[in-house]
Amino acid sequence: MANPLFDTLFGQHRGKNTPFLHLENGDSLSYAAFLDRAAQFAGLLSSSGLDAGDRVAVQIAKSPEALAVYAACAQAGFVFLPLNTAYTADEVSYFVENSGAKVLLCDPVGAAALKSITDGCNAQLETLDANGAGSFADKAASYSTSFATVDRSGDDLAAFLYTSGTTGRSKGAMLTQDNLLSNSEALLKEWRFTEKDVLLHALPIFHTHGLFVATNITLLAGSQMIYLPKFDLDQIIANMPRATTMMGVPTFYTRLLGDARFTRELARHMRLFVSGSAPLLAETHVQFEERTGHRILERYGMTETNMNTSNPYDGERRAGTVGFPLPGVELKITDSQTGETLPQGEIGEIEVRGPNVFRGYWQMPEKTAEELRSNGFFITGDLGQIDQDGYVSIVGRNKDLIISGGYNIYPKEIELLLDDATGVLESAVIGVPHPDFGETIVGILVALPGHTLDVDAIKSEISGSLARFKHPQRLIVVPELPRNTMGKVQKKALRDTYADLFAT
Ligand code: MCA
Ligand code: AMP
Repeated sequence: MANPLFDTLFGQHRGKNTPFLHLENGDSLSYAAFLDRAAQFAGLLSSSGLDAGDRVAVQIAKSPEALAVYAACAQAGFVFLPLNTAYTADEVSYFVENSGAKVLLCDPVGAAALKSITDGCNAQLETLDANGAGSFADKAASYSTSFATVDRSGDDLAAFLYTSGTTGRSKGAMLTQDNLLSNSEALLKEWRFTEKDVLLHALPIFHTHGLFVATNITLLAGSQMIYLPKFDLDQIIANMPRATTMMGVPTFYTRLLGDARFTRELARHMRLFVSGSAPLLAETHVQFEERTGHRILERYGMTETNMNTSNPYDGERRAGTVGFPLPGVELKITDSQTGETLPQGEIGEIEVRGPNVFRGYWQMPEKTAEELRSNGFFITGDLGQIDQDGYVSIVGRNKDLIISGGYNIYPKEIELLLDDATGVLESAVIGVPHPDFGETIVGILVALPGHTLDVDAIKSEISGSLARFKHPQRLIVVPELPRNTMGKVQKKALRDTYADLFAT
């Protein structure tokens, strides 16, 4: 095939007047109309001086046009680089510079703040708003609705997704066409997607979950999506009777359970609820089944690997586990120190290998070598265990990471800012249990001798550099941080001390 990703996901739907997206305002968009738009975008990008393999960074609201930019990049052979819409200009600046993106698409509202960044690295800045309007759409309107798909191979890069690191520096995970396709094909079979499906899509499309898992499956199956801008309980409840499937982070499910309108009757038409990105409490799993008669299917994945494991569609979906490795994916539990495979049942580092595993981190060979072994196994940083029946459980993390409402937050990034704040000697950032987000962020501060810390002032001092979902919910001042005999801060002790801070 000339371009496996485009041909398989998008090209197969050329000329189809069946619906692809159902929008919040009641409008629908056919596959054919969507592909026309994508072709215009591909035409515009191609005539903007980009070469195949160049990066197109996008920080735009979820809209049909935003997905068409993804399709356009696939068709024209560019690397799609989606960014969280919550990132500040400081954060975006790093991604644009690090990736060497040739184009940055942003919301018109944020354009002024980003102009100096794109000017500084010779990138073009174009705009696209939540309604699909902006300079990019205006320019694309004069391009043809057919575009000659650029030849690419399965080994070519299709997307960069940035994931934060324990050192605070984000790393661009390089994903190939085959990484994405192989995973969508495995998931489509495992989860039995067909063109009859209607997926309730309320996830953001700048992460693997909403973009590759949910959208690519829909495209591969030729099915439909009820495409909502964000998770809004009223909208989810209004649309569920028309849907057959939903994918969400655990917060979606706990919020649904907190609403009396969410009943067995409302979920009657659904055939599958999938959860991932963060641990689903066994209690949520049980309550969900009691309420609806459905057992949530929990799966496990990462930006670097797409999906690795899934509970079975037909067999027992076991609460507290993430199921079995997907076909084609090898998963082993190893000793973190030696890398040796541990006997069945023991807890250790989860390592995975398969066609889903990324190519490495963009221009970070040392980081890549630390996490991706030469034999192809990726060291996930998650701690797991495999039971007698082969079910994998994630029992902890070997990486200092907080997952809040499905968003990953690396404490180091916040600690570096807090350490620099006025009057602060040092800080430790931890995740504590939270009823809505699963975990939330707490910053523990120690003052410089002779200083009294003003936590509100510190909050505003760091706020300009950090997306809001990374802001600590609470800052607590202590005389000193607990340390072990080696002088290392004992985060576990801090997590234990503040475990009930948000208990209901
Ligand atoms: C929003 N806020 C948050 C979060 N989301 N704070 C902490 N954690 C969050 N996740 C803050 C906003 O900054 C704002 O703060 C306030 O909450 C309200 O914002 P709003 O947008 O209205 O929030 P929401 O609509 O209630 O959003 C919560 C949410 C959303 C629905 C849980 O965060 C969400 O859709 N999460 C899914 C993330 C996801 O797709 N993760 C997959 C990545 P303020 O009031 O101060 O301004 S992981 C992945 O892809 C891997 C591969 C995998 O396995 O899937
Ligand atoms: P990300 O870096 O956003 O790709 O997040 C990947 C991380 O999310 C994994 O390394 C896990 O720690 C976590 N994760 C994803 N799915 C699950 C799950 N079902 N249960 C527990 N943790 C999960």
